[in-house]
Formats: sequence, structure tokens, C-alpha cells
Amino acid sequence: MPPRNAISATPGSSAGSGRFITFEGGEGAGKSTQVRRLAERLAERGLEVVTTREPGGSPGAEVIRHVLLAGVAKPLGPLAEATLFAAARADHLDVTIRPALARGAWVISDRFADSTRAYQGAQGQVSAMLLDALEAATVGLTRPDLTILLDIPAEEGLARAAARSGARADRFESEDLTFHRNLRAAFLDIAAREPERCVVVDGGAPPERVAEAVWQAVSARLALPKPRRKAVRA
Ligand code: Z5A
Repeated sequence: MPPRNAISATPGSSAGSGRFITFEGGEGAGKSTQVRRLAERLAERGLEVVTTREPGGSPGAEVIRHVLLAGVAKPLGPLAEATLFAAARADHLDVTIRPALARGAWVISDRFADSTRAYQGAQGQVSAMLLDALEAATVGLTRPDLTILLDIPAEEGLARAAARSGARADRFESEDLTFHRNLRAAFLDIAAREPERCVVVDGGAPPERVAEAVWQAVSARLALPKPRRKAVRA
């Protein structure tokens, strides 16, 4: 059995035939909605699909999620929060993501390491060097094959999130508009710097149109099995 938090020796998800897709974006961008839709379409091709999320995605990481989103770690400062996100990610990778990829499943994660770069890095409170070191130590070479950035104006995403969750905003939803505008810029900057991994999709379009753009990106970037033939009764 490999040691806990062992870093994969192989780049991307090539340890198995699985693929690793992440969705990123600000609040209310439609990530969860599109994770579900993409998973359904991939499953129709006969693939094993594992959908997961961050922070969370494994029992240990879900405990850390609760601490982070309840705002319990906020008084400890941005570095402590970034470290907790990294600890949750290490467990998520170990327990959920790497085993799934190794057995050939396609893993779709609602947020991953770009969220740390954007949320903890964009406001300049944690240095980029430190975030790079944390990412190298946790993610190693298990990097996404494809990242879909759902891009919408901060105001629109926050309005969607508020309409859904009612009056009570969580730790990050309650940050001000400037924070969320900076976030959007930070995600777009990541996508511009890594065009071979990232595809920007207009998250402001109706859900069906967003789903179709996501499907086009997945089909163009990753080799998909052919559609299964429907059985024809004689
Ligand atoms: N965080 C961090 O700081 N650092 C890190 O490293 C990581 C995370 C990994 C996790 O929150 C928080 O942790 C997050 C960043 C921080 N900040 N916050 N808050 P979460 O998991 O609870 O929530 P979220 O990731 O921000 O997602 P969300 O707000 O739940 O939204 P979403 O998944 O992008 O959207 P959705 O649930 O699919 O849709 C939201 C609503 O809009 C819903 O009512 C939909 O029906 C509707 N919707 C969806 N698509 C559309 C379209 N196309 N048109 C119209 N309406 C739509």
C-alpha cells in the first residue's frame, strides 16, 4: 500500500486510462449544474464517472470543508486557511481522485487547485511562492487534463448564489464585490496563462447552451469513446 499523500510519479492522469476534469469559477457560476450534466453525458458513453468537489470529496476533507466554510479558520488568517485547503486536497487526492484515475474512471471535480490560487492568492495575502510550494507538495503531478472555467460577472454569480441559498452567505460569499471581481480576473488570468489546459466558457448563457459548450470542449480536447449503439429489437 502506498504511503498516505504519496505523490503520483506519472503526469496528469496517465497512471490509468482515466481522465481528470475540473470546473472552476466564482460563486454561482453554474459549476455544480454543469458537473452533473457532463457526468451524465460521459456515463452515456459507458465510462465510469466519479463526481467530486473541493473543499471536500473524501471523509477527512469534508470535515475540513465544514471548518473552512463555517468561517472558523478565518481568524487564524489567510495562510492558515490556504494550508487547510491544501490538507483537504491532499486527502481528497489520496482517498478519491488517484484511486479512481488508476482504475480508469473519469473524475470531474467541482473546484480544485486553481481555486486556491484565485481565492487565497488573488488578494495578495498569501505569496505566490508559498502557494506554488503548497500545490507542488499536495497535487504533485496529478494535474487536471482539462479545466473548464465558467466565467460570469461577479454580480450575476452572487445574485444566483443568494437566490439559491437565501439570506445566509458562507465564509467566501460574504466577501465584498471587489473581492469577487478580483477573483474573476484571477481565474481569467490562470486560463490565459495555461491555454493548453484551460477552456473558458460563458457561464452567463442558459444552462443547455453552457452544457453544449462544455461538451464541445471535452470532445475537442479529450479522446472520447464512440457513442454506444442502441439495441434494435427484431
Ligand atoms: N475555496 C477556496 O477559497 N479555496 C479553495 O482552494 C477551494 C475553495 C477549493 C466552496 O463553496 C468555497 O470554498 C468557495 C470557494 C472556496 N466559495 N464560496 N462560497 P461551495 O462549494 O459551497 O460553493 P461554490 O463552489 O462557490 O459553488 P456554488 O456557489 O454552489 O455555485 P456553482 O456550483 O458554481 O453553481 P450551481 O450550484 O450550479 O448554480 C447556482 C445557482 O444558479 C442554482 O440555483 C442554479 O440553478 C443556477 N444556475 C446554474 N447555471 C445557470 C445558468 N446557466 N443560468 C441561470 N441560472 C443558473
